[in-house]
Amino acid sequence: MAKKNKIENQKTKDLKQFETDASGKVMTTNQGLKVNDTNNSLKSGERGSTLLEDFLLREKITHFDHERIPERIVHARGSGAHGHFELYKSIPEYSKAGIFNDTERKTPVFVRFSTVAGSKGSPDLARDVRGFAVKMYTEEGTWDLVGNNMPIFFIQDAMKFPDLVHSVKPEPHREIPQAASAHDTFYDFVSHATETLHNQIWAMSDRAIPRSLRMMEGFGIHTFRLINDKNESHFVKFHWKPKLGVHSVTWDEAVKINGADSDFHRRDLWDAIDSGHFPEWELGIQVVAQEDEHKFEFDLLDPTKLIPEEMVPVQIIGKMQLNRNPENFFAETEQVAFLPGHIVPGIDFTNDPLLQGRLFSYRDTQLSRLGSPNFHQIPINRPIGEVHNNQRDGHMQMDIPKGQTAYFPNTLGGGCPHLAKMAEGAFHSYEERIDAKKIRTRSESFSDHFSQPALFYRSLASWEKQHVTEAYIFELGKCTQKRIKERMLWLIAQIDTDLAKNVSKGLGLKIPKEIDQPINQAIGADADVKNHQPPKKKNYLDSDPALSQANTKFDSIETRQIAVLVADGFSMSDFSAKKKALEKEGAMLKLIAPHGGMVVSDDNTEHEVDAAIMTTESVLFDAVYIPGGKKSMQGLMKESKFKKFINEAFKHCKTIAADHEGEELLDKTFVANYNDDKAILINEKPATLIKSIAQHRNWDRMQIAAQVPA
Ligand code: HDD
Repeated sequence: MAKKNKIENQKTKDLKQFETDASGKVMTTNQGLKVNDTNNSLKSGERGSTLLEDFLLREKITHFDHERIPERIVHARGSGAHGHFELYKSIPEYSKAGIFNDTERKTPVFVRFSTVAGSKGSPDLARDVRGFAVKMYTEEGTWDLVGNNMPIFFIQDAMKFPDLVHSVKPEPHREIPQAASAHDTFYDFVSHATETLHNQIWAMSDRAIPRSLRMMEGFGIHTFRLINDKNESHFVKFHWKPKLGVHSVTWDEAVKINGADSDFHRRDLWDAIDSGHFPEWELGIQVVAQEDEHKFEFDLLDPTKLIPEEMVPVQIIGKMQLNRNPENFFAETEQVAFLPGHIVPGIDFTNDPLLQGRLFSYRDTQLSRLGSPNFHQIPINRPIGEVHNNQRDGHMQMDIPKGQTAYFPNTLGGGCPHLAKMAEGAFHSYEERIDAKKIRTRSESFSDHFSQPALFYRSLASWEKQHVTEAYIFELGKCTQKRIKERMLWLIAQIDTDLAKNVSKGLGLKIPKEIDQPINQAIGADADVKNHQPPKKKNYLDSDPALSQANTKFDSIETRQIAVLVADGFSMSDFSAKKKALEKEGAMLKLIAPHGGMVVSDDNTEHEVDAAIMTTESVLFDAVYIPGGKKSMQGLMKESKFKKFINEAFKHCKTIAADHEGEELLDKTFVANYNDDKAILINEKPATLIKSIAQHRNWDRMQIAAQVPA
């Protein structure tokens, strides 16, 4: 089959000039010298000492010695892909940006998804926020929208970012725990910085353990500005809405997936693109008129607040598709540098103090991570348009700027590069009127830290609330300090009393009437804590349906992984009917057998086994199907892991289907005790199976499933 993942765009064509391909080529040194031995160093005599003269050895080893660069200080673990963005409808009334006006364009993009806290090699299913960074190579310059999969952030001012990160990263004395927020230092910080509570409760929800990077939303988080050609400003929040809906795994699965396949998300993204199932997100905008800036109960500049979609609807304006895997992980995914400061005419910043600090941090970090102010010349980071200015030299200068002048103004270089006129599309910062005193403080309008966590919790379905409760019990249960847990319980009680009661039961602790140190004096010297932690709660909206995954899309089984449990003698007629229908909808069927190699169906045809039962786990699949066949059942029953496989699928509320004798295997598992379950399908039509898998999970089963000791 022709590789569908080789879709080209202007940027991938640009990258081609830097690609090298060794197929059919002779090995050389970095100087182009042909090499005939790369296994033996040059010695004085066969057993003799190695000679300093050996330039081949020195070149090879020196390069190896220096082939690592510092990992990202946060978001170190990530996966990327190429694709494009296209606009459905122009929005000239809001923005003059080319990508928001030209519906004919396909703007190349490179997207990198990431976890936040873990190191580069940490497992994908950590309970964590996911980074969602989009680099748009627009004709007017590169625009980076460096967001997350949650619409708000932990802190309100960039000044606190190092403290936040130091608290969640492994504790400094013993570098434990890796890629986990469940430890004392994080909750010590969170419980003393109540602005974190909103993002914190999102991180306790299913959003922090996505089923796939392709099944999560993305958010620009900050309020940005859109600027039209009359230089008028509108406030805007950016949303990415996945075509496949927002779906998650359970915590029990996450823990097990991390062991079974710690690259689960990376592999899933790669495989989907490789097989031509290109993930897509629609771009939505929430627009607020300049004059409405102060009409909300919260401050638009506060990045710990979202604008409920019930209050300002999301307008869908375009679509992004990821359709090409990188050629080389290091060159592209590792070296890509996202900077929130990369904007284009038609988009501008607001005074959000978190955004303002980010504008400094990202450029700065690339200097130590990529090692040179010329990091923009690395192929993945080059814009698609031409670059001309008087910045010169520096480590690893790749360009050869011609001419006598490197300053402005000049006459010797004909005045070039000359300044752009506004009519030519020059960038011009929005002329915001500012009349203020210089002051190191936080606005009183940022003070409400409890209303939105409460709105989020109220908006969840009961199964989502249960997951949040269990997440808090797990996370706080891992803390060793009673006073930190109690402080958290008190704070959770300010969000929702029932939630706090349920968490307190799990922790075996009482919710304190007052916390050990009154919150306003907890850290006496810190004016910030003093002034900005009032436990007041407003209720300006009962619930916002967009916040719950119960209201996402359930209309597709594309790329869903279906485990088909078979041994020799399985029923071909059962199997082929289901296979045809499921594959037509884009599902991926995998044959799991007692052994590797081939398995023979009851019509004597051979089928390649995708995984021997010993090499795979139930948690890697979305649903289980067992075709009939007497002999096949005998084969499956001999290997007890098949029963474990089914019990786990049952525990994780997945669809389980069986035809004819397949039911006999189910009878040997916990499934046998529960006839009345809408996602246990015996001898059902393929259409019923498809509908059930599209529901993602049968959460009605949750209470029963919790009793399964799998
Ligand atoms: Fe950040 C990386 C997202 C606040 C400082 N951040 C980074 C990445 C994402 C985000 C997705 C990975 C980009 C990639 O894939 O290369 N960060 C966010 C969001 C924030 C946020 C959505 C709040 C709304 N970040 C934030 C603050 C600071 C930083 C307030 C510093 C003051 N972030 C960084 C960084 C990183 C980074 C240290 C590490 C690697 C990099 O920048 O390139 O500069």
